[in-house]
Amino acid sequence: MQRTDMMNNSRSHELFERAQLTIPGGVNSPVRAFKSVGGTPLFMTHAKGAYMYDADGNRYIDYINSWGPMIMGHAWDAVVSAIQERAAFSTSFGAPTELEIEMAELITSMAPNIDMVRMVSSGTEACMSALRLARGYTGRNKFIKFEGCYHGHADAFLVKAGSGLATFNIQTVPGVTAGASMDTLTAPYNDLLAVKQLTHDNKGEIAAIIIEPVAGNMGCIVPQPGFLEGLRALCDEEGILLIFDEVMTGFRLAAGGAQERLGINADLVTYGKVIGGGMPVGAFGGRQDIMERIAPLGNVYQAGTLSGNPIAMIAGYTMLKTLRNNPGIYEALDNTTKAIHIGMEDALKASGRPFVINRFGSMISVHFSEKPVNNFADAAAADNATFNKFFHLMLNKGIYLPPSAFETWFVSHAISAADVEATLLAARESLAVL
Ligand code: KE4
Repeated sequence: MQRTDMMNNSRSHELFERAQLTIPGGVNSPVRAFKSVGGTPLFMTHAKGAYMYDADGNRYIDYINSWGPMIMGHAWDAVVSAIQERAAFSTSFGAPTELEIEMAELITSMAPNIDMVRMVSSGTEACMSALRLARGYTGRNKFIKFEGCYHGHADAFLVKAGSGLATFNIQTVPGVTAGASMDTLTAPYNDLLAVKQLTHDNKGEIAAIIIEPVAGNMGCIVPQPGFLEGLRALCDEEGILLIFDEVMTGFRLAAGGAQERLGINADLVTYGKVIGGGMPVGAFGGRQDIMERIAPLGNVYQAGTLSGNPIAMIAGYTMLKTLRNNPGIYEALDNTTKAIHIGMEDALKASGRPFVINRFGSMISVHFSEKPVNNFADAAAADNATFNKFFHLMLNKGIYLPPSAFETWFVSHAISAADVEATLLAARESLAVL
């Protein structure tokens, strides 16, 4: 197994050996294992702002930011102190709190067209609950998802999914029964005709179309003009609920997420990542007439012991309040990401290698591809072996990119112009020896 051995990572290597004795694959989530890029995953000890520090004391400029949540950078003071204070009042009640009302009011004030919201503890829970609600509300069973989109690991979604399944090229998941996935229909991202064909062939049977409005689990894939608008119109015509999976884009692309940024209203929206400020939080919300079908008001059952947990709530509430009260953050994030885009483009052009850079807001990805990357097939057809080499060269220069060509890079507000320059210098040097 190729090791990241130009930088001393002996302590991470020891920890990884030890971790594999008691944790499957040595990690608690597959994408952390460096399996597709090869090498030893680095064990982190602490992080602050734009920087993460591994067990060997190496410092990295972080472009994962916990796969999205750390939008303000690591250990954001306001969130840390809010957690520390609140923990002293007990870490969980299992009873309602005023803080949950304040969190729901803040979310519904920031996100357009969300009347009501239910808190859960992960993006997976948010998406599986939203799908169940759509099925319960419409009385229909089938739903459409897009190849390369990832909506968490609930059975019905593990069909042609992105993120770790794309990274490891997992086509079928043992344990996901035909019964669980028989109602899952798939279409290529950006292919409105394919969706129209599916709705025609399954007339009156489709409860929902769920989509990442800007996809981030096959690299960053941008919706082509008219695609999302076409889905919205189709859902209106066919009585299908449009679910925006905004676990990645929510509160990252804008205070109102992709709905605000793109000017398109979904019927249900799922959230995660940023919404918890690094604590385990997910949520789903939408129109009142739909959300009222959720138990205990309605009969679509959904529950969670730690849903609305006070520590997670105060972390998420503090993070969202920061973002709502400082809208300039989004412009700053976009500008930082644009600077990375321009610099990477210059470096890649100088290298003479074919490439595509996809960017939307503070989501960006680099594909070593000769043709545009507008869907999963395009992303899979890119020269991802070269990406893997590029990943390690950058890592050895202290730049921590997502360890897969099938992930978007996440920019944080803590990344400075000097950090961008350091990143671009590392990229030029890496491309020169690739
Ligand atoms: P979680 O259950 O991992 O909190 O959220 C699932 C999910 C749902 N929807 C979207 C659009 C997502 O991106 C995710 C999770 N994203 C991956 C990274 N691409 C999480 C990283 C991991 O699996 O460890």
